Order: sequence, then structure tokens, then C-alpha cells
Amino acid sequence: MPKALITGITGQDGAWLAKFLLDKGYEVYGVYRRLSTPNFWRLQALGIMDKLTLIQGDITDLSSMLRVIQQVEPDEVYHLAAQSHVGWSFDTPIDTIETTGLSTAIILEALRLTKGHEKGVKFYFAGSSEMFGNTILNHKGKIDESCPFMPASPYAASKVLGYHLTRIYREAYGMHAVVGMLFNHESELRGLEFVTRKITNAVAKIKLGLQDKLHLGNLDAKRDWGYAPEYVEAMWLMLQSEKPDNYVIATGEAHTVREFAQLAFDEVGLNWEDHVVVDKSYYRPRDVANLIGDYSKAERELGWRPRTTFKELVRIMVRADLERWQKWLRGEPIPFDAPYAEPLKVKK
Ligand code: NAP
Ligand code: F7E
Repeated sequence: MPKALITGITGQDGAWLAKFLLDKGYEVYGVYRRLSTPNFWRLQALGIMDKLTLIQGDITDLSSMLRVIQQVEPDEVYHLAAQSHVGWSFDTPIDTIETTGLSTAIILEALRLTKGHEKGVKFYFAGSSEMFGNTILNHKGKIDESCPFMPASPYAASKVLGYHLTRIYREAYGMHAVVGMLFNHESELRGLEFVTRKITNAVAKIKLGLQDKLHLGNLDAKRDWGYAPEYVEAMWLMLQSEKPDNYVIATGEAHTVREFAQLAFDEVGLNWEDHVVVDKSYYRPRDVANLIGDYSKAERELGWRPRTTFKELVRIMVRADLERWQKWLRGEPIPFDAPYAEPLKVKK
């Protein structure tokens, strides 16, 4: 049985990836940090808590990561843990650089010191479309692996650091290390502080009379939104490839935040304009206007392509949130993320 080690296993992608690898027959180990309130709701929602091994560790502490790697002796390492909120990274740039950038150096170095590169351990780094920022588009008007990085936030800059460190360990030590440059991917397990889930959660509550208004920031931003379970499959495919390389994973289609909101309200027969309020406090000091990816290389070399359409994605998320709140109203137990909390409001 191959062994996979996942950092960020309690996050959206970590949970989906753990399920995907368990279904493939892997032994799955996940690093989690101590929190005053444990955050295992996604692993519980997927029914996989008792199928994996959770190990407490600190991704910004080399000694801690050395201990974890020596204990697990993984065949594949997926480094997903990050402070992943772009807006929040403007308020916590140092923490974001440590958690999202420096941690990558620590894990790569822990792998090198334990001779991971000689043993053929494979390493996946969770890069992001945010690394490209407001970049120069390719001839198709999209972003591919050849477009220059122009990071527009501390988060994006940290991911560029992780990207180059991964490349350097590949070139310098022959490590089988890859970077997935994934565009936005969402699901019913998305955190409430990201715009898609913030919208679908509010739509469900508004439909059920539990909320009236939804405060949003920049409605004009365009994002290329895919379905997360398909994106974790791409991570695995990248590590199965003979030659380690970097890949853009996207749907090739972009929509505005406004379109997402409109479609989500349409799904429950409501008019979005009756409920959405533009709130400047959700604007970022700098935002990326348009992120649309060209996944041709992944399709050609990995055989990967997106399957869920934008409309289907919105429907999956709205229906899941409606079901959760209906259960809650009936007093039934639900594996739920902070059900009573309003989405994070960043005060400037
Ligand atoms: P997520 O839901 O925010 O999960 C982040 C994970 O990182 C959580 O498990 C979290 O643990 C962990 N983490 C955060 N700070 C940590 C710290 N200081 N020490 C240890 N663990 C920490 O993110 P996601 O959507 O699953 O994304 C997974 C990765 O892909 C991230 O690196 C993200 O930046 C990147 N990415 C995501 C997307 C996307 O659209 N989803 C696109 C491109 C790239 P806790 O549960 O303890 O907070
Ligand atoms: O914002 C706008 C906001 O926070 C999307 C992360 O997974 O994908 C994600 O980053 C857009 C932005 O995701 C609100 O200004 C409007 O233009 O959902 P988001 P993101 O910043 O694209 C990338 C690829 C990652 O790598 C990240 O880890 O929506 N927006 N109103 C809002 N955004 C939020 N969060 N909340 C609002 O109220």
C-alpha cells in the first residue's frame, strides 16, 4: 500500500484528496495543527475520520516536520497547508509568508535531510492561479504555464516563493517535485470566508427566512471556478507522471462574482438584486480582475479535463447548503462548519 502524507488535511482540498487517495488504496496520513477548537468537520462529513491517521505537527518548525516524515516514511507528500485567504493576507503578510511560503522550504528540506530525494519520495506543492495576478495572457486570451508571474498580494507572493523552491529542489537534487497551478475550485466543503460558499450559504439562509441581506465586495472580479474533487485528482495525476513538471488546472471559463450570485439566487427562485448589498469593507487593497486558465498541457500530458460545468457547480453548492440548513431547522445533527458564525469580516 503506498503511503501519502497530506499537510492541510483539515481544509477543503485536504479532505477531498484524503478521500480520493483512500479510495485508490493508499494509507493516508494527515498533519494537523493544535487548535483550541478541533476542525475535523470536513473529514467527518466525508466519513473518513477513522480511515486515516492524523498526526499533530507544525509546518513552520523543521524539527516537527522531520519527526513527522521519519515517523510516516511517505511515498508521496502533498503540501496543501496554507493561509489561503488572499484578502486576509494583506492583514497578516508575515504569518502568510511563514505559513504559505516558508513552510515549503521546511518540508522540502525535511525531505532532503531524510534522503527523500534518493528514496524517490514525490512532492506536490499547491501553487495557485494567484501567482499570475494581472499577467500577460497567452494567444488564446488565457493563462498557461508560460505566462509570467505578477503576484498581487502577500498570499500570491508566498506561493511564488513556494513555486521556485519546489523547482530548485527538483533541479538541484533531482527530487520528484511538482507544482499544481490550480485556479479557483469550490465545493460544498469550501470555507465560508470564500465568496462562492459565502454566497450559497447566504442564499440557503435567505430562502429559509434565516437571513435577509448578503454583503459582498467586488462583484466585477472574474474567476475560473471548477469543482474541487476533480482538482485533487489532477494533483495525484501530476505525481504519477514520469517527468516532474508544473501544470495549470482550470476550466477555461471565467465568470464574475455577480454572475455567481445571480445564478445561486436563481436556483432558489429569488432575485439577487433584492438581497445583495455592495460593501466596500470587503474590497481588497488590490484585486486581480480576471483569472482564466488554459489547461491544454494537463489535458495533453495527464489526460485531465474538468467535468462539472459552472452551472452544475453553483447548483451542487446551493443544494448542499439548503439541505444543511433544513436539517438544522429540524434539529438534526450535521457535520457543519461554524453554522452560527457570519463569514469573516475583515476590518480595515
Ligand atoms: P483551506 O480550506 O483554507 O485549507 C487550508 C489548510 O491549511 C487547512 O487544513 C488549515 O488547517 C491549514 N493551515 C492553515 N494555516 C496553517 C498553519 N499555520 N499551520 C498548519 N496548517 C495550517 O484551503 P484549500 O482550499 O483546501 O486549499 C488547499 C491549498 O491549495 C492551499 O495551499 C491553497 O492556498 C491552495 N489553493 C487553493 C485553491 C482553491 O481554489 N481552493 C486554488 C489554488 C491554490 P486548519 O484547519 O487548522 O485551519
Ligand atoms: O475571492 C471577490 C474577491 O476569496 C474571489 C483561494 O482559494 O482562489 C481563492 O482566492 C473574488 C475576489 O477567492 C467578496 O475580491 C467579492 O476577487 O473567494 P475568494 P480568491 O481570492 O480568488 C485562489 C486561486 C487561491 O489560491 C486562494 O487560496 O471574489 N469578492 N466579494 C469577495 N471575496 C470574498 N472572499 N468575500 C466577499 O465578500
